[in-house]
Order: sequence, then C-alpha cells, then structure tokens
Amino acid sequence: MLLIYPPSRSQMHESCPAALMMLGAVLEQAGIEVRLMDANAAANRRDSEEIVRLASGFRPQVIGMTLLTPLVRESYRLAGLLRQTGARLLAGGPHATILPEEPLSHGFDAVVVGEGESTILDAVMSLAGRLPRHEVLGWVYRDNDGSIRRTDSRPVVTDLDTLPFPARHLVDPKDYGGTVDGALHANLFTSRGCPARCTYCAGDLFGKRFRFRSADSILREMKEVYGRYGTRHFHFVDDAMTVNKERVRDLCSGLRDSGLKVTWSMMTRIDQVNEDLLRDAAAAGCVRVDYGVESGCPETLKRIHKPHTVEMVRRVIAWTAEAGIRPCVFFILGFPWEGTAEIDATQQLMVDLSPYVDSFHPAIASVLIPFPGTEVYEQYKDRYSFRDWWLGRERNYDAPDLARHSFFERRVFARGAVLDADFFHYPPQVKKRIRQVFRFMYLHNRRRSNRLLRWAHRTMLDVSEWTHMHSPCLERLIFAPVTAAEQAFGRR
Ligand code: B12
Ligand code: SF4
Repeated sequence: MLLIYPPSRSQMHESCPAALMMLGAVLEQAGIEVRLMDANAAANRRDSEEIVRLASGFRPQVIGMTLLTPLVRESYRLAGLLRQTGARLLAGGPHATILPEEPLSHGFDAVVVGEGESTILDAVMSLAGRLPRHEVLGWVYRDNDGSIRRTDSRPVVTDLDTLPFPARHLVDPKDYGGTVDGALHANLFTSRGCPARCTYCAGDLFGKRFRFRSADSILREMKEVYGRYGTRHFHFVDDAMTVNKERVRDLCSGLRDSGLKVTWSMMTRIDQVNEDLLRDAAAAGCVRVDYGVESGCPETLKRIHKPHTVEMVRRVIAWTAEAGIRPCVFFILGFPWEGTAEIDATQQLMVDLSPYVDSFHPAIASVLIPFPGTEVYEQYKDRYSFRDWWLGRERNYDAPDLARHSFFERRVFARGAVLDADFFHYPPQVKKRIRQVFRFMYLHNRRRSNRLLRWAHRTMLDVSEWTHMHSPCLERLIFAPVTAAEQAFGRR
C-alpha cells in the first residue's frame, strides 16, 4: 500500500503529516507492506508526474491519498494520472470527509469518511477484493452499476490510547533535511474533537465531542521519540489541547517527574486556559501557545460564534507572557460584513498585544477562506458565486510569483496571495486596509533587525505598493534588480 500526501505549491513540510504515519502503523500491524510519500517534504518536493513515476515502480495494489480542500484540484489531476499504475485509489482526510462523493467523480474508487484508523484495513481488504464493499462501515464507493453507495458510519475511536504510535520509521529523514535536532518528529497528536462551533472552521472531521489520550500514553510516546530520534521540542497539534484541564495537569506533573529535558508547544483556545494551568505548563517546559484570536471586533467574535471576548484575549495573552510562555496569535481579516472600522479594531488589538507577541502570522488563512462544510460557505456561496471554488482556477491563492506579483505582495503575502481569490468581492478600501494590516504584521516581525534595514524595508514596501497601484510596469522596472536577485536565489 502506498500513502500519499499530494503536492502543494505553497507549503513545505518540516515533518511528515501525522495521518500518513498513523495509518501506516495500523496497516503494518495487520502485516501490510506500506510506503509513505509526502510530496511537500522540505528537502524532497515531488510533483505529480514524479509521484506517478515512483508509484509505477512500487506497484502498490492500493494507493491512499489525503485530501485537503486547497490541494484538491492537483490531487484529482494526480489521481487521474495514477490510474495508469493499475492500483485502486482510496481517498481520506478533511476534504474527503466533508464531500465524500466528489472524489468518486475524479478518479477515486472509494472514500473513507472521518477517522481513518478504524476503517482503512477493511477498505484496503475490500479494494483488494477480499471483503464485500457493503460490509465496510464508514465509507463511500461506486457500485458495479455505477451508482454511489454510502455505508453506515463507523463509531469514533472512544479510547485513543488503543491506537498504535505513528510508524515514524517509514519516514526517510533525508526528505526533511535530516534529523539534526530531532525536529522531524516534533508533532504529536493527543486529542480529537472540539466542542466549539466557529462558523468558518473547516476542522469538524473529528466531531464536537472531545476525546483524549491519557497523560501516561502521551508520556510514553514522548519518551520513545526522545530516545529514538533525539527530539527535544514537541508540538501538540490538537485543535484544543486544554479542554480537559485535569489531563493537562497530569501531563505536566508527569513531564516534571520524568526528568525528560524537553520543551513543548501547543495550540488551544483562549477560553480554555487559566493562570494556574499556564504556570503549570511553563514549569513543565511549555514555551509557546498558539491561540486563534481571529478578531478584535466584539461584534465579529459574536457572529462567528467564537467562544471568547476581546477582554478575555487581552487577559489570557498577558497571563501567558507572564508565565514565561510565548503567545502566538492568529487573526482572520475580511469577514463579509466587515468594513474598515472592524478591521481597524482588529489591528488595534494586534497593536495592544504586540508587546507580548514575538511574531504575527500573515498566513494564507489570515484572510477568510470559505471552506466547504462551514457555515460561512453555506451562507455566502450563492451571494458571492463561489460554489465549488476549489475545483476551478479563478479562486487560486497560491504563493505569489515573480511574474505577476509586486515586490510588496511577494513580501507581505509570502504564504499565499489570498486577496487574489477575492471570495467576498471586497470594496477597494477594505482591500487596502487588509493590505495595511498584513504590512503591519510583516514589519512587526522584523522589528528587531537594525534601524537602517527596517527603514529600507519600509521604504521599499511603500514604493512598491504606491507605484504598483499607479503603474505596474513602472513597479516592475524599479524592482527589476530585486526580482533578478530573487530569481537567482530560486524564489518564484
Ligand atoms: C498540522 C497542520 C498543518 C501543518 C502540516 C504540517 C505537517 N507536516 O503535517 C501545516 C502548517 C503545514 C498546515 C498547512 C495547511 N493546512 Co493544516 N492543519 C494542521 C492540523 C492542525 C493538524 C493536522 C494533523 O496532523 N492532524 C492529525 C491527523 C491524524 O488527522 P488527519 O490529518 O485529519 O487524518 C485523519 C483523517 O483525516 C483520516 N485521513 C487522513 N488522510 C487519509 C488518507 C486515507 C487514504 C484515509 C483512508 C484516511 C485519511 O485518517 C487520519 C487518522 O484518523 C489540522 C487540524 C486538525 N486538528 O487536524 C489542520 C488542517 C488539516 N489544515 C487545514 C488547512 C486548510 C491547511 C492549509 C491548506 C492552509 C490554508 N488555509 O490554505 C495549509 C496547506 C497544507 C499543505 N500541505 O499544503 C484544514 C483542512 C481543511 C480542509 N477542508 O481541507 C485543517 C483541518 C484546519 C482547519 N480546521 O481548518 N496544516
Ligand atoms: S475553536 Fe478552533 S477548532 Fe474549535 S471550532 Fe473554533 S476554529 Fe474550530
């Protein structure tokens, strides 16, 4: 069996996606030979053509692929190409779970819905002809008469401690530039589910019920990874790590008693921490907490059902910093009801938090993307005509490229030119304001470089933005030396 994470133009992975290693572990336990291929591995990126060439060499009976919405167009093209290998194609992951019938019209034979561990074995057996298709729970397939069938859902894994540890040995460290500091295996997954109902969240894959691994099980895995791969810093990728505080306390005391010399970071919710928990975490090696703050506008927070207020944000970020932990905050701009006043409120909150925040994240998702299955998608897809946007080219928000984008855009939207997609038809003044906030984040992140450099940076951004607005050709001409240098150093 070959498990593939499909190519993305804008993402580079410093570690192998957890899903492939977790599914690999389940398959190996059942005696199935497994290969993993992460097309976005930082030191060995592969395009679809190369994946097909390698897959033809492996000759797997079944190929499984993770589907994420922004990558799905290329994933479907890849599936089309992979059909020539003769393997049966199985899809899973967030996009496949939200729209399980779609992949069947784009080259796939079947789709696993939701958690993969409990279904993948049956799915592989069935695709290999050893189990009738209707006997597999939790999947969608095309029947002999061409009709699409969906079987009853499979209950979620209630005891996450029963899952095997990820099959990390299947990953070639060279693909990620080696294991110098053990960062390759830093990501750990310790819980599933988030009880909140944010209207833009594309992560409902594991349901609302919070399920979690015991502190013991997590500690065992950390010790194993520490011993085998030399990992000294761990990052917990759970949606809301601290929903069960007792468990976090147990983990913290377990870490302190274990004598493991490690640091760690986590993602969690503003409304799910308190001062004691943060102090406990800091004493047990926690050095960073990622929070989805999203907005500084109280009305927006209410409308997106965010379970926190602006006051709570201010309090929690201060507590985090005071406990000796670096708070990392994420924002979303451009909700369809927002004008410049609401964006001003968000930037004001950024300014207020900036003494505590090392760097802001001008990520792709810092401008609202209406992912399928979310309330914002359903509510606005017809009004703004973006139904099924992931299948077309016009809502592309890849990383900016040298041929089309100005110096300003290449710098401040480095992760993805998401304003190009313009999902919500922003008026010019809103676009301008969003660009200013991205500029603010970009410059904040460079505030420690020397004065002259900062001044040069700011001036170049201003010149680029101003000239591009009046004459893109002139901008190109002025920045031609920079563009040539970027070309020489391998930027797009
Ligand atoms: C870590 C992470 C990242 C890291 C990935 C680093 C790495 N090396 O893995 C980084 C920062 C690079 C990243 C980037 C992005 N991410 Co991200 N990320 C996550 C996060 C927080 C954890 C992923 C994870 O490891 N989960 C644990 C594993 C076990 O879960 P899983 O991947 O879903 O896999 C399970 C099932 O889906 C299924 N399954 C998965 N694959 C397959 C394949 C087969 C064959 C089968 C049968 C089953 C199956 O079985 C698995 C085990 O149960 C999730 C949120 C979350 N909590 O899951 C978001 C999430 C996956 N990301 C998301 C998005 C959108 C992105 C971006 C596209 C950002 C953007 N806005 O454009 C980018 C691009 C990714 C890319 N590769 O190009 C969305 C996906 C939504 C969607 N509809 O596709 C999520 C759900 C976040 C969210 N709530 O919006 N991400
Ligand atoms: S708190 Fe985070 S994971 Fe939970 S629903 Fe909201 S955005 Fe999604």
